[in-house]
Amino acid sequence: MSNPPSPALLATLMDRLGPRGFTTEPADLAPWLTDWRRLYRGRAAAMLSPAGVEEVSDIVRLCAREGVALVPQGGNSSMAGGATPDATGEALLLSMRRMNRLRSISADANVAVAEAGLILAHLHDAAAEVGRRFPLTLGARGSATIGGLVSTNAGGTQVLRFGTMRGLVEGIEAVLPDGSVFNGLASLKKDNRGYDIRQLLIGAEGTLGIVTAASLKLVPAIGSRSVAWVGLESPRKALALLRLLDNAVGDAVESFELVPREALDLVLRHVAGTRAPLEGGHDWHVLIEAVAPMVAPDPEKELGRALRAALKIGVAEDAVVAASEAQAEAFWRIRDSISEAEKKDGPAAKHDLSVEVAAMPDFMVEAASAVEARFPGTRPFAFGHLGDGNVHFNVRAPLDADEAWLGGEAPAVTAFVHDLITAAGGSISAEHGIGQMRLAELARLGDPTRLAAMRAIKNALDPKNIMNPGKLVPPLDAAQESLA
Ligand code: 2HG
Ligand code: ZN
Repeated sequence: MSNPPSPALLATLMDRLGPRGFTTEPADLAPWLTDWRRLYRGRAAAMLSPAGVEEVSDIVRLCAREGVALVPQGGNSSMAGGATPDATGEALLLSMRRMNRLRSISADANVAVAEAGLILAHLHDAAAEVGRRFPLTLGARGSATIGGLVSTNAGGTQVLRFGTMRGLVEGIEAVLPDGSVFNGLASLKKDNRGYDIRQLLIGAEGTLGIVTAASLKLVPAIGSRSVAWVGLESPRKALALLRLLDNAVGDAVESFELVPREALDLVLRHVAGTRAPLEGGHDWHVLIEAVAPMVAPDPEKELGRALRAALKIGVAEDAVVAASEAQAEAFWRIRDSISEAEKKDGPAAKHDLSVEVAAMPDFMVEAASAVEARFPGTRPFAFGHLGDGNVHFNVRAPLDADEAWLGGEAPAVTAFVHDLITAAGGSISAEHGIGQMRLAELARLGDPTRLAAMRAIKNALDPKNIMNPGKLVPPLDAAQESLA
């Protein structure tokens, strides 16, 4: 159990951080006390905005001494309530947004060292300026920060080729729960000096320390790209198309995003200036991006040829390859707006599922039928990263339902969906994390051996449980605690 900060601690922090780094003004805090979907609302005794790693270290050391909880936050774009404090008002919100420097970037070394508060889109721009690219991207790139992306092991729409953050982080600097600074920024390709603390911090959602900077892998800039929108009959056909592209276009395929009819309709209804890429109606679509580095052959020719073959053998129903960059961007805008359009449309129970890639097409179709049968009127639809075996299997409320549905039927829907994915050997959190949203479900469905190992690690590094408490690591329940 953590403690509220004493007046003396608050005064010391105010003194140490100065007016730019410390506030208790309700108006300053308000926007950061709720998540972007406004599902969670918390309170905090103050918001701290350190300017450098030494300040973070001092903050953590002082808080550790008094057992005061810290909730780190970057762009506040968590999909799981991972950056929202609880309602007690005892925690301190630790905003990393001021630490937004790009410490270095080297095209020769293919590495950028970015502070936690740097916004992803700014890293993209900086890499482009030196003729390189940071390949991970997602719809929230204009607000998501490096620290949050590292801490949630973010995925996004380009994972197919370059992997999640875990594969792109080469080094980490972090402040551990006692205030000590772990300097693991060196991007060593090989390093066998024991447990990989960097990998432990990636995806830890701030529960094991505060990531203050990361060394990030850069890849060659895009020479040319080809973006296509394909209509098809089923997720099975979509996966067949991906396998066809593997052979015909190979590594060049960087994105393969599944978009059901419902998701396209939502975007067309709610996002101004969008239009359907194909004339006819299709139950399913995929958005494909093939990329070639500067020197490689033209991806448009390869992708066009492969899609013609797919049409001929009936894997695809229709396809259009973007004729210009503007059209390619318009296709991507549809894909990147699905989440926003869904939010505007009304309440939905959101699920971030993964299963073995080959099993996903059948899983998603069968699970949708099962949900419709068990919860009449609900409207499941799944979209996203089929090539990674990860879809957002979101279930929209019945047409006549309002926000109250989220506290009513939705938890039962979620439990039902999570039972299905668990039975299929998959994961209830593919890329969005556990946060507070899925904590009880992880406790209910997580493998006990894994949960025990997680608790042991958490307890060893953060015995006072001050680092983002109430997130990611399910506490032992009272009954288990008395046995322990
Ligand atoms: C995406 O893939 C994001 O668009 C958001 O991960 C998914 O809103 C969602 O469920
Ligand atoms: Zn996603």
